[in-house]
Amino acid sequence: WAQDCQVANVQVMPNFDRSRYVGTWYAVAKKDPVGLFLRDNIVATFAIREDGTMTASAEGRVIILNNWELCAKMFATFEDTPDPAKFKMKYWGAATHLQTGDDLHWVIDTDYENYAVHYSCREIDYDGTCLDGYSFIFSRHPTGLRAEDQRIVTQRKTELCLLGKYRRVEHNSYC
Ligand code: ODT
Repeated sequence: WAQDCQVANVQVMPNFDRSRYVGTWYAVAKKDPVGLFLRDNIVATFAIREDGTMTASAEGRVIILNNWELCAKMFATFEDTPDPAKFKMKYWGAATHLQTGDDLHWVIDTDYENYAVHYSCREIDYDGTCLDGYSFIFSRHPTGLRAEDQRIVTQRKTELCLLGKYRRVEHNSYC
């Protein structure tokens, strides 16, 4: 099952309901991709347009040009796929020197009110595992996850084959 580490077998949120997902999420942990971009103080806000399209903006401290750090505002639109929890994310920055791109955006698990586990594989290896990807653990609370949510989040990290690969995302009002 999910723990064979095949990207094709990753389990996502059943019956994902974007209308309950809207609003603010604080990144509390992150598994970085190759070429780390978003570093800390990361806050994402999801919304739904009149036509039903999901959008988001995010603020955080980013690293550009290898070692320049600044606070950036980023935007994204999400393209639907046949699975309601799997999106294609097109993203860009408020300023021209920021990253733009197209990533997968999967919602692995959420209770909508406290925690969410996000996953994005950018490059699949020859054996079907993820060669380069990133994952965010989000909380509705700037103070972090509640103790009762930590157990389930650890379980999801394990199923994603990413346990031990996350770092804590600091929130210190830098941005
Ligand atoms: O930090 C990295 O290295 C990878 C991050 C890629 C760019 C993220 C751009 C965010 C655009 C605004 C969207 C907000 C929604 C965020 C939800 C999950 C993470 C992308």
